[in-house]
Amino acid sequence: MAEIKTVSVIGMGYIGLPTCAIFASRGLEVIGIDINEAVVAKVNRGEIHIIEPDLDGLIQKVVANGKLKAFSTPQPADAYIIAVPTPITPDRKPDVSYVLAAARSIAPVLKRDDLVVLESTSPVGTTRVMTALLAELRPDLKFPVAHGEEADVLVAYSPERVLPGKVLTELINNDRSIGGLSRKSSERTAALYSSFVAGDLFITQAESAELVKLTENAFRDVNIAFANELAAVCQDLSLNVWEVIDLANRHPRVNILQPSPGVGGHCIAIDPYFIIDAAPNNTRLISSARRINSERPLSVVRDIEALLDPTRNQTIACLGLSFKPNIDDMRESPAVEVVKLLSKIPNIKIVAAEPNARQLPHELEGSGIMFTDALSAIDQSDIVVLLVDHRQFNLIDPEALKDKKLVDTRGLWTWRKARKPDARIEGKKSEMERSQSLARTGEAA
Ligand code: SAJ
Repeated sequence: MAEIKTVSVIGMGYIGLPTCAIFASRGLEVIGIDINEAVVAKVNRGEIHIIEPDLDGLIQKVVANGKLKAFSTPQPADAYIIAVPTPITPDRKPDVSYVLAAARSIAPVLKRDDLVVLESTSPVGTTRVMTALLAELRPDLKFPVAHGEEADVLVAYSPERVLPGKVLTELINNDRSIGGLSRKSSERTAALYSSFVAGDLFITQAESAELVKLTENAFRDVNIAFANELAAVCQDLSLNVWEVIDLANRHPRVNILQPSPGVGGHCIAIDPYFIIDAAPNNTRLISSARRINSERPLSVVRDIEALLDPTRNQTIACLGLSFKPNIDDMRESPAVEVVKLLSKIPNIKIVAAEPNARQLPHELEGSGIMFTDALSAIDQSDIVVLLVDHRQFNLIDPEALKDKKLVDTRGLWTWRKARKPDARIEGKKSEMERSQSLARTGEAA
């Protein structure tokens, strides 16, 4: 089979665009496809529409040297990578319509020996469903679902698993699962990814690879829910949850995550529902974890309400709106949810600060919330609510917070900065052992 020289990436979003950049940087001819004309025009100017470290320089370079070209309609290629969103419907069912639309769009340009790889997080069985659609649209070609190793077009599932903020390094260094619908499909997919992946490639069946991706994010959701449940337990017992977790994590086989005002982003808060939908009678733990995490914003609002003085109007400073620290992404952000819930309480003024953004997100516009910088928000407030532990908030002078009532949902001021120096007696561990243990407790960061 001929070498893959041209790769088309369908969907130039948070995953597709960095994937385009990496393939192009390894010398492949890359065709980026997006239905959004503005994204296509931007990429063709060598610019990016998302924030991701080092991506701008790389895109600029590969567009300038002609290795990446963007289009709004599919073009012929040797391999197609589908990296489109897979959201959930309002009743929490997986919505694979973008995957199927992408398959419909490439069907007319497919030819013998082409490879199609689905990367989008998908419910188990989607790769097969997508392939059946391709087979229906192109009866002149043989696909692996019906023809196995005799197929003309090869198809595989290979999920991305990169962390926003570290996408370029994780794309290269993370191991990858590859679930081909035939052995040849897996081998050709592995050959394609080995053009840039330094991690190991593991071949499995498509359905296992689909479930692996969902499992990773459900695992994290369950573990965050454990930390959030502990936070509630500690509140009942008047104990400091940050200290309890920190000390428990010094056990060599315990690694509890951090409590928070909830789980945001477009992956961890969504993907567990794909498993719940597939096995509703056997996902009690995953469902409970989802419930615990999605109820967190409301419990933060209750904590704030408990501090309100009903006899006078008060101002609440909400610090941080993104879904996690040191990024600008406010989609599915629990911090935004907290502010939205607060805005329904009468007789309070809300002042919000988000150092990575210039304005409030759309969903908070017109709700009477003021947008300003952290110090001026603190200055005019009675209650300060820390919603995201951005590095800028770590630098705030404790003097500025002295007379304020605090709700520290990330333990930044009430634990990480406030730990008593005399509460630790250093042992005789080596430097290496010490730094390993600090990394486990999150202290090193
Ligand atoms: N969070 C906590 N406590 C913690 C860690 C995180 O409350 O101890 C919250 C964050 O504040 C945030 C949410 O969880 O609101 C998700 O943040 P994250 O950093 O855990 O993950 P994402 O959504 O940025 O990226 C995840 C990653 N998955 C895993 O770590 C298993 C990433 O590797 C995936 O590629 C990505 O989802 C994806 O695209 O699926």
